[in-house]
Amino acid sequence: MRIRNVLVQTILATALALAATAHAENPVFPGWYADPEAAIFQNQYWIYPTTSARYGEQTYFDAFSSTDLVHWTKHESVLRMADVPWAKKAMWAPAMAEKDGKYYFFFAANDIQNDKALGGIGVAVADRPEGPFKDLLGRPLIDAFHNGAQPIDPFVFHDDDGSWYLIYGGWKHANVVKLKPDFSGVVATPDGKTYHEITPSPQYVEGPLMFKRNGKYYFMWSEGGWTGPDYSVAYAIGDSPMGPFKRIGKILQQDPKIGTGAGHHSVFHVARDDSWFIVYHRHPLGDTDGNHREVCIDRMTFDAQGHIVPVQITREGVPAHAL
Ligand code: FUB
Repeated sequence: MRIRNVLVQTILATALALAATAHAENPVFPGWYADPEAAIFQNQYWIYPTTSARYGEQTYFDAFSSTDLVHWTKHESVLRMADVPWAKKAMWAPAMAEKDGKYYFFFAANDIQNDKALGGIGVAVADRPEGPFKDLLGRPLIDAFHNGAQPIDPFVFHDDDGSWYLIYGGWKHANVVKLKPDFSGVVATPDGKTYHEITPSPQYVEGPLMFKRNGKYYFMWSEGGWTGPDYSVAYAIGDSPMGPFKRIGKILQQDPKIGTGAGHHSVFHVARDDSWFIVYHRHPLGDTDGNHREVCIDRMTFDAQGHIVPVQITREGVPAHAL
């Protein structure tokens, strides 16, 4: 009996030690996926990526959950084109929000080229992070170009004062717009304007993101072409979600020894220990198929002045990190 107890204790201790030293690898899960959206829901890490395939095959989104950033569970087809009546192809770039016990999934669809085409940014809703998500409005939330921004690549930002903002835009222009509290539309700000352009520099291309840290608004985005090696991430810091934002510099880019085209990212912020992780996609070394994009996670840190320290992309990824 005593020997059995000792044995059980040893096995338990070994399992715990292994869990503590577990390490992710990059990519963090198999498959061609891009534009990863990072969210923390129900005390778990979640990643919602674009299915990286030809536009006609981008008809569903899978999601991935984890308790430690190392072991990931796949949730298949959490949002399907069949559940979005107006979507026909090219479903891209999830952005997630939790509000009043519901989960909201913003996305782009149809890759519209002008205001006559049907498509743009839509929103779907579910009772659980793993879906199934269903289209909320029966039409796009943003269905036209404003300030030159193609309505793609949404990001949802919840400010401390309770306001919800949608930041989005491709074709080298970024807009910020205030959302109605039920996400059924957009509202004008007191100056009467609805679509505020916050394009920070001529290098801006797409994939915007915002977070607040120590009272400052960090605006991040992707530069370069997403199919090529130079895709990368840069950032600015401002005093309001409406800007102005002035480019500070690049913080994520290819490493010719590790991978190329590192970009279109999002971040996990773990409040418990104020740690930050950057979640992004990149191409495997030597692979020139633009859709061969894989999701990776590396550490993101700040210097004493609050600037983001350029990220070292790795093959090893990050150690296990409990929430
Ligand atoms: O595959 C989808 C598209 O790729 C995104 O919306 C772009 O930002 C690029 O990452």
